[in-house]
Amino acid sequence: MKTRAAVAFEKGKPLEIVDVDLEGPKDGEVLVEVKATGICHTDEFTLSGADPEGLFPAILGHEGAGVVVDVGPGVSSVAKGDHVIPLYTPECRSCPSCLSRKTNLCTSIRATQGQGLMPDGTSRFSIDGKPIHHYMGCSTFSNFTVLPEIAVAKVRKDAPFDKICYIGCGVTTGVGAVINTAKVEPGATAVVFGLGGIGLNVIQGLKLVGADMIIGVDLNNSKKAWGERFGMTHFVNPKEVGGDLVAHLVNMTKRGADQIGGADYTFDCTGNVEVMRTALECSHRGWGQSIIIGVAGAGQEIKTRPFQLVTGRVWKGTAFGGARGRTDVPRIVDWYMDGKIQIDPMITHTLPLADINKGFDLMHAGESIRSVVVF
Ligand code: NAD
Ligand code: AHE
Ligand code: ZN
Repeated sequence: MKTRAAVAFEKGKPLEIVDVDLEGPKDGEVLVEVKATGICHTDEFTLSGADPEGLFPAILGHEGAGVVVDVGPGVSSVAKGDHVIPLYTPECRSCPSCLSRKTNLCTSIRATQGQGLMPDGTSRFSIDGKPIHHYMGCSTFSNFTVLPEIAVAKVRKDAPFDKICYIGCGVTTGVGAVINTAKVEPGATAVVFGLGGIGLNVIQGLKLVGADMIIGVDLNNSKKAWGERFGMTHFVNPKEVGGDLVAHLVNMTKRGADQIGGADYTFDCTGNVEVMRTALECSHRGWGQSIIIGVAGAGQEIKTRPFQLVTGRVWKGTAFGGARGRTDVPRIVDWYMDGKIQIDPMITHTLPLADINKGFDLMHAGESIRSVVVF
């Protein structure tokens, strides 16, 4: 069949909207009609050429929602007509990682996924017989895509596609980082660096679990009002801090008799390795946890004085907010439908596929929180 898709032919170049050939689902695979997809900063990261795993030509996009329109042999967990959210972190429930209960990083298809291929080592997408790579196992910048059944979460049918697509990455990553990875407790103090599509979801997660002090840090002053809307209690623009940012944040978080200062939890949602260091060092001596969410380009490394870790601070990372997709994503859709978390205000722009490059422009300009493409 043919599908309309935004193809990344070369790094750093705008996506091209073209018709692509799509083979039907093979064993254990499903064909999904993508109804809506968000544009995440990670799509921009890969398109820019900074991603060591980036492959071209490829169909990017990993934050979608749609309907199962066909199933391959052996598929048992979903059926035609089911509403689903594609999962770049699948959940097979049988690999050593899934069985460990210690991680959400299912390993059953990670190798082929990283090569832009389906689990059988081939691509379902092609143009004039030349294969086009899949991306993060999802390729939601295509009106139709093929996914392994272990890489879709079945969700309720009354949830709007143009909103719940955001649960396919940003919402789950931000809220999950708070609940699953950091396990933040009521009354905690927290600092969130980068108030974009991920950072605002960290903030709403912190509010949900009852954090007391939620400091947002961003270079863009327009993000102050955004943070406050979701529960941020204080805002810091590093460009307006005279002197050392770590000392400034430690001073703001001084509590109790010893007046040591430092946040219980900090979150990097920028992908900037200097910010990651600041985030670690402004966490509390003895117990501060700093969670790295942002992804950094090839060759980038994090550093700090070992003393920062010797004195009890902990660096942790999180992918997809530590969520087990097939189990947790349907629950997060319920939270949204029950009004426990907000999504609608963060979707600042809705675009047709033809305008997808405008979504990237809005991100570059810092004008959008999330742009969603509706098919
Ligand atoms: P975004 O572009 O919407 O937001 C980034 C924000 O960071 C912007 O508000 C920007 O002004 C701010 N910022 C940039 N540099 C800063 C600095 N030095 N100090 C303070 N603020 C700064 O991006 P997003 O979609 O929210 O994604 C954020 C990061 O998270 C990206 O690196 C993305 O690739 C990554 N990400 C990781 C996961 C995961 O599973 N680990 C999932 C999704 C996204
Ligand atoms: N390919 C990059 C790493 C990119 C990365 O870390 N991706 C996150 C999801 S970002 C979603 O917006 C992730 O899930 N990582 C775990 C994994 O298995 O990829 C690189 O640096 O090579
Ligand atoms: Zn993402």
